[in-house]
Amino acid sequence: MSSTVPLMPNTDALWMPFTANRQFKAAPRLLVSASGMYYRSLDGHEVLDGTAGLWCVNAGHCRTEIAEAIARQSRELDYAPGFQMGHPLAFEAAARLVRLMPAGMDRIFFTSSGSESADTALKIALAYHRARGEAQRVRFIGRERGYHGVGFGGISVGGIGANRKTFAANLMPGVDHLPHTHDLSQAAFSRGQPAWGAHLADHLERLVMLHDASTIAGVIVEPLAGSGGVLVPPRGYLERLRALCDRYGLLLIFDEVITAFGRLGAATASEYFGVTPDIITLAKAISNAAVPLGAVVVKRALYDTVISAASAGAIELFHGYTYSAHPLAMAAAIATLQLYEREQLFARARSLAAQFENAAHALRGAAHVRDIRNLGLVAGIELEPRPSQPGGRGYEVFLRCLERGVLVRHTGDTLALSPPLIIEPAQIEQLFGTLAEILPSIS
Ligand code: PXG
Repeated sequence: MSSTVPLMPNTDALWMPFTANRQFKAAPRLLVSASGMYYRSLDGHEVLDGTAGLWCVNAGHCRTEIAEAIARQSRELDYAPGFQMGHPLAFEAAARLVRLMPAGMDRIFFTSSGSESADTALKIALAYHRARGEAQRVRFIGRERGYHGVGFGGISVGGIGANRKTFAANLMPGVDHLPHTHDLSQAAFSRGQPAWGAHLADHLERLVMLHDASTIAGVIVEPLAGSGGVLVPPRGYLERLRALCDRYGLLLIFDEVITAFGRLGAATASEYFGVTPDIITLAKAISNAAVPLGAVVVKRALYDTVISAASAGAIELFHGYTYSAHPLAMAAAIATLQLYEREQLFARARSLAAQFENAAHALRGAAHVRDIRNLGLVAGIELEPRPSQPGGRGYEVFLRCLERGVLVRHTGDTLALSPPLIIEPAQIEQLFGTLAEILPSIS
């Protein structure tokens, strides 16, 4: 850590993502360093990371093994073209990833973000159907409140109105949406998976009747929706989606950008729920967020179908990124996966989940709290919105927590907690204890 005190930079030139720029620049909140469970802010305060960055730093911050792997790689091979050329770490990283994926899902396409992974998954689904002679399967079914990043594909299948309205005229055609599964009158304060709501998956059958299965390529959902407000799948819901996709020949895509790599106490949500999709999208904790990286995992049969449909010597899929399998990202991913294994972090998350659940649900009855949802090391605390200012209460809680040295995330009036998997039991108490102290003083 540098011994000189960093100065507040001029903030004018930067257009910040998903940020109220004017409000932020009037009172900037800057982080300057991090280690393990903590950030350090520009004004010198320690901040307990209750959100693993943005759901991505699962092994905790600035892990030496990852930092050294990246530094080593940047001196050894900084960049190698990924089109018609390769480098060994790309193949090693893919092989290591496969070991964490459900059986049979053993082909990996690398991207640099969750948004790229979502769009890549949609393209692969279309390519697969075309390769098998069903090129008319072009529709996708997403879900209300779903988040699949910010590419045009991702916002089209996504279900968050604010992310779509400005771009409404240019969304992908042929997309429909399942209803979301959130209903406070039926499932408020559920611990873990709600008992109510599996039947909502049956809506897929109505969409199949409406559009005809022969026009639908696939269904994309987050097994547990994060950005849409921490929506835990009802018991039996994902199983029904799987069965309906099988019945109608639709590919099932699980967007596991936040759920993979231990968040639920298993390598993937697919493993956790025991439901295997056809395609999985990954990003974030795949590299502990130390270098941008995403990936799409597909069943071998999909890969084989697309590959064998092209003539010998022809490029099979006209898709890829300059930074697909970037050497620094590969080095970071390999070091990250080794760290997860060595420290058994997925099992650690599993063993902390009951305490996390109890600590979250202890907020029941606190001021403004109208629902608490949780699974693994994820909790959503939904607050009653202020009638005249939706999101205002969530934002204020976020600010007040930060003043107290705790970073939480708010989407609207739902607080989302998703700490690094290295969190200690006392830090779990601190996280929820801070909320318990703050909530009564919030108007
Ligand atoms: N899919 C899912 C399920 C995500 O959660 C993306 C795709 C897009 O990933 P990229 O790497 O393109 O941002 C995400 C991203 C939040 C929050 O606070 C969530 C995300 C990003 C930023 C904030 O809920 N998820």
